[in-house]
Amino acid sequence: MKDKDISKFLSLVLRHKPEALGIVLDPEGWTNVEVLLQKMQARGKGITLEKLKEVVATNDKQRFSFNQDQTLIRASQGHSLAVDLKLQPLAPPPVLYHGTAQRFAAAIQQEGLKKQNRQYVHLSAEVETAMKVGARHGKPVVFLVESGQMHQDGVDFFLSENHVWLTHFVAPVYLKTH
Ligand code: HQG
Repeated sequence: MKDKDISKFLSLVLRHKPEALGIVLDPEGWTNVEVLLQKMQARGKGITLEKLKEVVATNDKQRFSFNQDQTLIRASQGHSLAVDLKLQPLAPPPVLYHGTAQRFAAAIQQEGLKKQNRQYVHLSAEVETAMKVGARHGKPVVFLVESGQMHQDGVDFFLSENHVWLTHFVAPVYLKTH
């Protein structure tokens, strides 16, 4: 498997469908590395521990992380499953960005940013990152999120281990087209 295919497969089983591989995630999203590798082997997707470590270390968005003794692995964000990553609320920068497809823009302006199938709304500190995220869905458009004001108004923000800003909902009043 190519590194990108390994990353996609890990995203699937560590964020959305562990049952597709017959693994289980603990309440904080961790799964046993040895079991993961065994199950992948059994599905014809065998990779070595060294390869897994390399994919985790070199992943473009640092999507996965190991625990301290590297016996457990989890996705750092992006889950649709209800896992508790134990992220502490953190004051966000004054503005953050959200990239989406143009066809969603009207609904977002009206209803706000919803987490849809994921656990959180995902926001970026940089416009360029938001553009890339938006382009995954179609012709991209970027919203500016008044995160500083939201925070002042009592809304919690979280920073994932791989530096994606997360929150539960962004009301239309805090959104501007960028
Ligand atoms: C949109 C990738 C209509 C929202 C990225 C988005 C990110 C609405 C889509 C991470 C809406 C959900 C997450 C509303 C939100 N009406 N559409 N009211 N509210 N939406 O994929 O943020 O490569 O679940 O704008 O880099 O695109 O997987 O979220 O377009 O960090 O690691 O509903 O996934 O990371 O799409 O992406 P997604 P996202 P990875």
